[in-house]
Amino acid sequence: MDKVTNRSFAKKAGVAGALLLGGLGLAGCEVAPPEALSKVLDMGWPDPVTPEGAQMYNFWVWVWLAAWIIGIIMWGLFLVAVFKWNRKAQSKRTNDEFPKQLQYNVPLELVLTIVPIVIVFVLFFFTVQVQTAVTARDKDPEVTVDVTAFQWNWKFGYAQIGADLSPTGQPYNGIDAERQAAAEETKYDPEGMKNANPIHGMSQGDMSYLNFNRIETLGTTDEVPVLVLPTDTPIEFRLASADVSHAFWVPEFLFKRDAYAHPEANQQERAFQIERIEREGAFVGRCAEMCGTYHAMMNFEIRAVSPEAFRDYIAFREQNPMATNAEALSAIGEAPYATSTNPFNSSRTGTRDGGNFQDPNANA
Ligand SMILES: [Cu+2]
Repeated sequence: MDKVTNRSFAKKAGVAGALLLGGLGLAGCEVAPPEALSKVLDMGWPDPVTPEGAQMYNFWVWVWLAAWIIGIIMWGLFLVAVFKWNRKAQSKRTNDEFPKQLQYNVPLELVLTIVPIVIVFVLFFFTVQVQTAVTARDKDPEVTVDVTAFQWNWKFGYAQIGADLSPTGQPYNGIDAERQAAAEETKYDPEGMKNANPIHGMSQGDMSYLNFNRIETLGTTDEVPVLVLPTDTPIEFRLASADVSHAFWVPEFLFKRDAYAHPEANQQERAFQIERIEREGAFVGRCAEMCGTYHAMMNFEIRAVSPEAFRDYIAFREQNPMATNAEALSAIGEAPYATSTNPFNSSRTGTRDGGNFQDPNANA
């Protein structure tokens, strides 16, 4: 190849590469990989039920595809080197020649430097793109839910509901003013208290950062809390912990976030949003931060129902403040208890002191 054609080829390749990258960049991870490919490459990730989840899922599969392609090329090169240029293969050659020596080949070394840099840039670009979309708080939520994690369960409360989904047709403000005011009282130690907390005079029992709502769903040892949410609705979750660090995780959202005590003081963004839940159903939720003895039992369920059923559910709970969540679920024709997970047996009888105990003196 003479120099002129060489240069025009490089130019064409450059333009084609730029177009390809530009196209990918514009489309981003909205583009789903072919389904058959996803099933092989998703490494068991659940099917996402939110647009944010879909973006992460697509990115995950595309990255695996790129990794496999690069991996296969690299393994191919290794194997060629191992089998073609080993000592035994060399001894069979009649001439005593070394393989072609490629060091100090400047164009080749430039390519081998630039290609990995381009790969890193492309991965970085899409990582930032997906991460920005997933954590963006620009989704104009219709429903805002307060999530309070504690050892070892969850409390969910409805903080705000837009006019479209509110039973009154007016924007619904779910704050429980009385309990919120009581929580505010815990902020500072009483004047003249002995051994007061030295940090800015704040009380160690400060609960003012927690949110309290009129309609709440509280999990217990015997009942997995079921958080009812509407499909096709932007939702904001506001997380906090009443004690140690926990993490809110819904596998089908493909998203986890830590729930901290005092999130603001800990420089943590407690809120995240989803554009919508795309289908009705029961989706298990878990605590994803090792938080103590019963961490593994800290499950909850998200029950996604139609926006109409959600409005009926909120209306029922508003009108029947003494009714249980199970009764409200029954009232809208839903299964009253969690269907995606069960309460665990938290009894230690028979699991530690009973069945597992072997008396060393029994056969003496
Ligand atoms: Cu936990």
